[in-house]
Amino acid sequence: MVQINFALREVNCKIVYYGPGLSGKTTNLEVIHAKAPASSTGDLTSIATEGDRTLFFDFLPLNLGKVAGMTTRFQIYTVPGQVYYNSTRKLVLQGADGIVFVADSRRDKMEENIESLRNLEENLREYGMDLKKTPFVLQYNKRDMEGLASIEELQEKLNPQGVPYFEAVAKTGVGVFPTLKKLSAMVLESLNRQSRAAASGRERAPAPVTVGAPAGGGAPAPAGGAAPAAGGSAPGVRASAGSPSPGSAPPAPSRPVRPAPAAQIVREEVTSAQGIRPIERHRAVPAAGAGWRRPEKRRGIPWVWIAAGVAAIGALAGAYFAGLLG
Ligand SMILES: Nc1nc2c(ncn2[C@@H]2O[C@H](COP(=O)(O)OP(=O)(O)OP(=O)(O)O)[C@@H](O)[C@H]2O)c(=O)[nH]1
Ligand SMILES: [Mg+2]
Repeated sequence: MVQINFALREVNCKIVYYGPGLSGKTTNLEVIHAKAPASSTGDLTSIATEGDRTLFFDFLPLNLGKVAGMTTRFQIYTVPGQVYYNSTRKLVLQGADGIVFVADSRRDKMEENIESLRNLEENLREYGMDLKKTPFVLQYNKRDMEGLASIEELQEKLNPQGVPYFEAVAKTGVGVFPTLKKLSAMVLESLNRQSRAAASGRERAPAPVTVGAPAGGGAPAPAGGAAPAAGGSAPGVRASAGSPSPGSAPPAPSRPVRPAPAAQIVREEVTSAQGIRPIERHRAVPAAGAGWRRPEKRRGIPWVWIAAGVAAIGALAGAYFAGLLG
């Protein structure tokens, strides 16, 4: 899951290279590490290898720089392709924001490719994820070798959902950056969509839970105490000591004013060094009809700015990879 940490001003995206053993996943990361500017990548860390075989995972951090004040990072992982390391594969896959499936293009590797793809879908399912809803691209690697399956054959067997695919010779670097560039764009686009959805969800968010006000909260409460007793309408929520009792409401003013609800539970999110967490706040309000004023504007970063920031990050990522590709 993309992590946006406003306290630390960071956006972190996780990308996983998946595929059968020896298809070229580690080689992809080696090429990215070798060709990306040294200032943008950290060390390529391979946790436990045996010859060419990854036994746990490879990890490469890629820093896209600062956009709109947010440091944007990709954390790129490979899984071990060998069938018997499935629990490790599953662990590495957890929280992936985007997946590259590196297939071996040789015809006699087709079954291994299909089996690995099935395994990917199954592992995702166990996390409640769906490949069709996850940014996903295919890389048909080892196009320099003998006994190749045709692209049509590979497409038919491995890509019925028609996601973007790339032919590659990872060993010489061919196709490595186009693959990563496309997936990155898809991940950032997905992040953009999510932030837009979250923003519009907030705009349409239901009114705060109201205690002691008539159903449909915005309707003015008749002066003189038609509102039900405070604390009576929401189980588990107590009205604050200062909430007005029906009998104490002031006489109706000559000009209609919008009455404030008797008491409100306000749901908010707070950002701290530990991240974003929801809280509920009990807001004390004045007696119905008295001293109503327009609610204060919410503090914090407006969602439109966040959406704009994310769009800017997408643009930067495009420019960054375009630069790498010359
Ligand atoms: N001829 C050729 N060899 C390749 C290509 N890509 C990778 N290789 C070679 O294939 C072998 C396996 O590559 P890796 O990148 O280690 O494969 P992997 O997918 O990480 O394998 P596991 O870690 O076992 O899952 C290495 O010897 C690579 O040099 C390619 O495009 N063409
Ligand atoms: Mg490997």
